[in-house]
Amino acid sequence: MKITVLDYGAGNVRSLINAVEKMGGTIKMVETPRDILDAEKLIFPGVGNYASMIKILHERNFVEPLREYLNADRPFLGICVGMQALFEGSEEEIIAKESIGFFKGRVERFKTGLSVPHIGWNGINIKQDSPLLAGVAPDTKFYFVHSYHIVPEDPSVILATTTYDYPYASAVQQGNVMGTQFHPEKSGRAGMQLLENFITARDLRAKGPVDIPGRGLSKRVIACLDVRSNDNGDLVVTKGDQYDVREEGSVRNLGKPVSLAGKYYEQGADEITFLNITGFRDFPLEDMPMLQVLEETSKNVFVPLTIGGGIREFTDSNGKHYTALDVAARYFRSGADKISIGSDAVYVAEAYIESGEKTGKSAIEQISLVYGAQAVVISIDPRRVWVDSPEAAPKHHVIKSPERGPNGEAYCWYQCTVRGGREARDIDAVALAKACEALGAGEILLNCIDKDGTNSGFDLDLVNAVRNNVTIPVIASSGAGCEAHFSEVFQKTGAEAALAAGIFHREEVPVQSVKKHLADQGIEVRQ
Ligand code: 1PR
Repeated sequence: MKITVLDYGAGNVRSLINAVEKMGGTIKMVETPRDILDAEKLIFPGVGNYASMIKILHERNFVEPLREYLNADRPFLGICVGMQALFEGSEEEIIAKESIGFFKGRVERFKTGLSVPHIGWNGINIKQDSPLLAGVAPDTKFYFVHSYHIVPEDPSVILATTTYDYPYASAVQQGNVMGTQFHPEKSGRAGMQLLENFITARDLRAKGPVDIPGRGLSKRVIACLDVRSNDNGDLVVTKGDQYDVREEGSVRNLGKPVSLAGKYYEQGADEITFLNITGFRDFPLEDMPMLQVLEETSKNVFVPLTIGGGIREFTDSNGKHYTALDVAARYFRSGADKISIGSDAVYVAEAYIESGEKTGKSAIEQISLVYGAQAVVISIDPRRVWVDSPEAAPKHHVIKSPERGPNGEAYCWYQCTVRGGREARDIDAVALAKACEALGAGEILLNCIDKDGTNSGFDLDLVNAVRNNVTIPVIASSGAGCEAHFSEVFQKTGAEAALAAGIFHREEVPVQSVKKHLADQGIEVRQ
């Protein structure tokens, strides 16, 4: 079956293409308006900003053929913003006349005290008996990442709802036209099943209403691969102890990035993160192997992929200038769903705090504007600084610690570092997280140099301090040594996800054991 894919240039379509091909489809990319009308089945994946998507569709003269295709009730699957596009406009920007308006209703921002974006694996309550969802078990979860959701005027078009604080429509279907807020191409086996259904079903029309309840939002377990060239020039997964990755002089080699990522996917990791830990030194676009790692991984790993290390502007030795957006775009095209910014975020936040003004030019702002906040993760590398009293560090977020410092100090603050922990800066982790959120970041990856590689558990004080001061999701990282450390961080902090590296690489604790333990503790996870 030939599947036509409408790519308007934002985000990662590679994963969708890989997923469709894996399920037996062949791909035709839309290049001209005619290609839309010639499609047998059309998929429209979308991420990022609603208004810029509609603008591009107009510039490329795609809106009229799309309306004609939809009004003729031909098979269409919109994903995320590609589904939102079918509605009459978005709160993100009101553009009623220009939007496609196939479905009556609007797109609204989440109004909730929970973290926004809504990121993670969540269940669906099925409302129509649709061939699209054939074989989807009631406890199935899909991967969501969005700040806005649809509000259809006609409830009969709702194919599924999902609960994030309150229930909202997470999939729609009318005849052969359907859309999902979640990303099937990022939803592991369940998503592949849905795509296969769309590709192969002869008749996609729903057979009537049903009411099948699903499960709730999961806590996420993330496998992290720190990647760098070893002394022989091979790209390897390594792991440090408090960021020192050398053992007896050589870089620790814990395996190959693509095969390890595939292994963790099979074990049930909810996301995979790659950190190019020499990114502060080398220019990543010259580091082609890293792009190849993403390209190869995305052929077989259908959960979200994050890439970090070296996301910043750069002028190469030939004088060619690359913006951070250019660098990020290259990674997204290679299969990344999110980019993670470390050192550059510290410099940007420092400048923002000092001036109190947004320039619109920082990597965070630019990438967030084009690809959406959910695509921008801030990786924080803090180290604990002990003090006798809050007055000893008046500019910083000081907490009273249940532990004591080396000289009996009862207080500490968490000092941010750059260049992989090599240089300390005069900004604390809480201030950095708040500034980055204000600039448009969508998630915080919260490492802790003191805890990294120690197997002694996550730094709960640090996680709570940051979590309680931002409204975007926080990934707790560094220090996991056993299954119980994951339940502890989820029970004692509000972290939405927990990341580990060493215990997975050394095969001390497989991902599925962590999941089983969390489920046994009554913590919702994707099985
Ligand atoms: O500054 O934008 O180029 O990004 C560099 C990125 O590389 C940052 O995200 C930074 O955290 C990371 N990084 C730099 N140097 C190191 C190093 O280890 N020498 N790794 C490094 C950071 C920490 C975690 C680790 C957890 C879990 N790695 O990602 O995976 O601590 O480990 P554990 O479970 O074994 O305790 P830029």
